[in-house]
Amino acid sequence: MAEETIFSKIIRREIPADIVYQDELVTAFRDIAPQAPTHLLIIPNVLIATANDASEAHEQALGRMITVAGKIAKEEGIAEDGYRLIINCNRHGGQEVYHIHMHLVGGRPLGPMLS
Ligand code: IU
Repeated sequence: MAEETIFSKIIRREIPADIVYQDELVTAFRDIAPQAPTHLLIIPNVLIATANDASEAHEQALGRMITVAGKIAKEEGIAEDGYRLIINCNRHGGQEVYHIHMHLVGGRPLGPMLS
């Protein structure tokens, strides 16, 4: 069983975060250290540590993360110009928080994907 992270506390609203969307499956909030004018994190309410830990049982929540990303992108006014959705996995992927999260990044041209 994976260890809870600070993201579980954000989901339960035990610590403050700028939550822009929450339903029974996912929560979306503004990244505390934005890398672009729009930078949010979309996470499942259930703890899935990494992409390696995702299973069929999680498909509804993982799918909801993408539909919510599109909805938020429209609300943020970045849908037409475009944006990037990123899930980092483990050390080489640059994952820092072990509760799977999708970055929604946009509001400026993002350049080449890999660095
Ligand atoms: P990564 O994919 O695990 O590297 O991204 C973690 C992100 O979580 C990173 O962009 C942090 O700024 C962000 N974050 C946050 O928004 N709020 C927090 O309390 C913590 C990290 I800890």
